[in-house]
Amino acid sequence: MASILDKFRLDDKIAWVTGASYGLGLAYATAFAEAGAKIVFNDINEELVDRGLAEYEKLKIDAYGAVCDVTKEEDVAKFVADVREKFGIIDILVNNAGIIKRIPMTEMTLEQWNQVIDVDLTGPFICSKAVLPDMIQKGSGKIINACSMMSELGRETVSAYAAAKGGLKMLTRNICSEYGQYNIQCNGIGPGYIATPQTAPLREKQADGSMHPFDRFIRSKTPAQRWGKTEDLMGLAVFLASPASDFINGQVIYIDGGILAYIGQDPGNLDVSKLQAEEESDLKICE
Ligand code: NAP
Ligand code: GCO
Repeated sequence: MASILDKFRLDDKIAWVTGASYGLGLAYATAFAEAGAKIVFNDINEELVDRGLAEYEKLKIDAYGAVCDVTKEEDVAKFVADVREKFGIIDILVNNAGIIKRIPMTEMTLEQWNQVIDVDLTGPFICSKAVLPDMIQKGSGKIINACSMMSELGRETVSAYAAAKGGLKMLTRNICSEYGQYNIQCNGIGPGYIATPQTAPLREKQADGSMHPFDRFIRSKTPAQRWGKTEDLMGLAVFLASPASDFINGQVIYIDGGILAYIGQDPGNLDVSKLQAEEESDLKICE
């Protein structure tokens, strides 16, 4: 009898992770490669693609990378056509590329709003639309969307990002609804607060060496009392990309250390010195 672990294998699959030169995208792609997938990725410019290729080479992953702006249909069409010609059709798409602008809504320009919506919501629409026809023809496919705590919660200064991530949750459900009949599963990963360059400004030490107020705040809202590490998300990514999740569709699975389940505690009650000592080195790995 085959092992249940075979259900988590991605052998002979082509996995496309958008914006995967570093951060969570690199972690997802690394996990997929370990499970047997061929990795293809894009990023916004040559410098980032080269940075990503160097990272994958260090990890002994034979990845294909190219410049492709997920907000540009012509870029995406070319990327998918080039991958199809070189390796075959894309089996797994992770809509990971994303940006955030932390600006009070009353001060945010329409251009800034549109930039965030274009990358974080329209980009996943464009990329999903580009891979679905091949998935339909093949009779299988996996689309995984990078959702967020902001798919469920708001906070000051992230109006465009929250609107985009909330919309991405519903796009996830709609792709499930429209294409589930073709054995295509579309689910979301909802990370909590993870230590990557995107959240680095929220963790920077103060001038006097003390913890960033937001760092203390988010630890008081997280039962685990720590930031997530990119490696924390790798298992869920492989699960959602693999046959093990073939009957899960339209779900956003939150991997947040318990944030969404917890009202939080007084930040003043945290043993900051203990927390800082425990994680100084850990978080360095994720930058
Ligand atoms: P990140 O560090 O900002 O990386 C995002 C990647 O996407 C970067 O390489 C970025 O390039 C690229 N990108 C931006 N715009 C693009 C475009 N138009 N076309 C192609 N690539 C583009 O983000 P992350 O922290 O790894 O997070 C990855 C995803 O997870 C994002 O969607 C984010 O919203 C989401 N997420 C993150 C967290 C967290 O705590 N870190 C939590 C929940 C959800 P540049 O370097 O030029 O921007
Ligand atoms: C912020 C953070 C968050 C995280 C993530 C949480 O400014 O609040 O950047 O948005 O990136 O999305 O799940």
